[in-house]
Amino acid sequence: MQFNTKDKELTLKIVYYGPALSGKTTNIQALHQILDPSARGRLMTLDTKGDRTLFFDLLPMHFSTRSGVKVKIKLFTVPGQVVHESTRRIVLSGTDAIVFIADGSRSQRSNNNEAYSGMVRNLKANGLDPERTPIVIQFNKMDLPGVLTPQEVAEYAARGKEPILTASAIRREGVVETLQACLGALYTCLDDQHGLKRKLGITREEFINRVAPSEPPGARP
Ligand SMILES: Nc1nc2c(ncn2[C@@H]2O[C@H](COP(=O)(O)OP(=O)(O)O)[C@@H](O)[C@H]2O)c(=O)[nH]1
Ligand SMILES: [Mg+2]
Repeated sequence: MQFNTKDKELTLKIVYYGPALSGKTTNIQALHQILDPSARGRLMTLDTKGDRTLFFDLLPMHFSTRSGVKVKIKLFTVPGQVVHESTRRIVLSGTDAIVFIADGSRSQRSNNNEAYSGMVRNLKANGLDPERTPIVIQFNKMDLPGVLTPQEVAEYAARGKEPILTASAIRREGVVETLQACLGALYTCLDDQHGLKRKLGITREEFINRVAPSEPPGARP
């Protein structure tokens, strides 16, 4: 995190990480469509011809707290293909939290696991401690046949401490919930380390809810 005392400006970085084609770009695109235009900036997506990200996508979000702090949160995605390992490492540098987008298809288990180990390795390469980095996991593409059952998802959740969510980013389902789960984990971490509430007067409630629409995304036209 960066805090500019003069302008009371807090800048944070969240990276959407995961295997190729798991739906990272689709998550960011859905957020761009769902979030209130006053709470987000322009989506920069370097997605060209195919479905595959070349370098990264970036969606900036921002809001002001009641205590007068400007919070700027930059959402990045990484390219998932094997050849882009060094790009993934660079994009991860200085990240404050991670949303890991796994493919919910049963057949993608080993791709998901490989990407997760790569993420842990790249965090360490950047001097970040994976144990102390807020991470949430989303199983995406849950609209497709052959995905994990609710019981299998629950088994994953029971195994680790990271919150696990399910989504269909293409239907814009579970996308905001995933971001909010990440913001919740990030708030806990920042509040412990830097006293968000005590020093800056930022509450958990506004940190999680200011960027999200007031009604659930399903209720939107
Ligand atoms: N059925 C289905 N397809 C999805 C979903 N999310 C993404 N996709 C498709 O999966 C492909 C890869 O998505 P993309 O967001 O580019 O993946 P990325 O490589 O992780 O950025 C695209 O064809 C998307 O339309 C989803 O929730 N359900
Ligand atoms: Mg992409």
